[in-house]
Amino acid sequence: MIHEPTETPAGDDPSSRHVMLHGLLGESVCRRLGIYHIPDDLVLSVVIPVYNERDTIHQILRQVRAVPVKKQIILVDDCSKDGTRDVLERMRAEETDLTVVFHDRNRGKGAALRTGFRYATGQLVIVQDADLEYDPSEYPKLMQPILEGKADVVYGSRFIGESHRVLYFRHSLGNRFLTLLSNIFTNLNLTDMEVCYKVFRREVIQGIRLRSDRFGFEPEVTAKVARFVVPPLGGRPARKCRVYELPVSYNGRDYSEGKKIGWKDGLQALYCIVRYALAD
Ligand SMILES: Nc1nc2c(ncn2[C@@H]2O[C@H](COP(=O)(O)OP(=O)(O)OP(=O)(O)O)[C@@H](O)[C@H]2O)c(=O)[nH]1
Ligand SMILES: [Mg+2]
Repeated sequence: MIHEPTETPAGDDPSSRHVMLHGLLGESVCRRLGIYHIPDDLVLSVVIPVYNERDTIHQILRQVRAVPVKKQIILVDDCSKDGTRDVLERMRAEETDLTVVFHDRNRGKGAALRTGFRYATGQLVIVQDADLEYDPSEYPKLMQPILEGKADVVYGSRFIGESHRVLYFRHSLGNRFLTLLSNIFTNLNLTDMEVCYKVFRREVIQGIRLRSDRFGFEPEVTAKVARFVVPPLGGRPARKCRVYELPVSYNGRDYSEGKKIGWKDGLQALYCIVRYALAD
């Protein structure tokens, strides 16, 4: 399917698997199943904001590394206080495939992402939370509309069909309400504005000026993606940013497992939806 020779056991080359499956199933079935060729020179920058994620950091990294795509992995520690910082300091010294950056005070997810995006050099950039709520094996599916030339940005959605842990009804209602309000202002028909999984062509995310330090990132980036004009390239004229949405699974955690988001973050999101609809 996809290939990254250095990460693939001998005799199990995804690119030959891809050719074999194409031979068996044909082009259109493969496309629908998300089996497609990823160019050799494609690099996906995975930006991971990290705050007090000692219990999950090793496993999420294992899952990210297991995705058979060439990756630049950028971890931004947002001044964790639970020992995560020491873990990441060791990783920075020992694990050369990682870019690890430290904030010297806690600034929030949005600020951590801004830092991470500055380091991104891949053609595509994805946001990956450091808990285990989202599944990195879904990256190839999420990259597909961009690699097929149909999209500049792809949002996951927890509300349109993949499996999800059954959890807080009121939170999902809150999410749907925030998405509705955001859509009213942006005129995008998203179903899950607050989702973590957002993939951007790098020029898009590095061409947007972001300000929100905390969870205002999600409504802010959505408002700015909706307005973003992709500059002309070769003979192609400037055009509005094309956004796609695909189902993603969601293994939500509860408060006893470390869930941190609360009603104040909901209010902050409300404010940001209106604020970034009206001004930059
Ligand atoms: N809560 C929080 N997360 C941060 C901060 N800085 C970076 N992050 C990271 O941002 C990502 C998202 O944070 P989460 O607290 O998981 O937010 P969420 O997924 O919307 O909400 P829950 O997991 O339900 O609490 C995680 O990888 C965090 O480690 C911060 O200041 N506060
Ligand atoms: Mg989370």
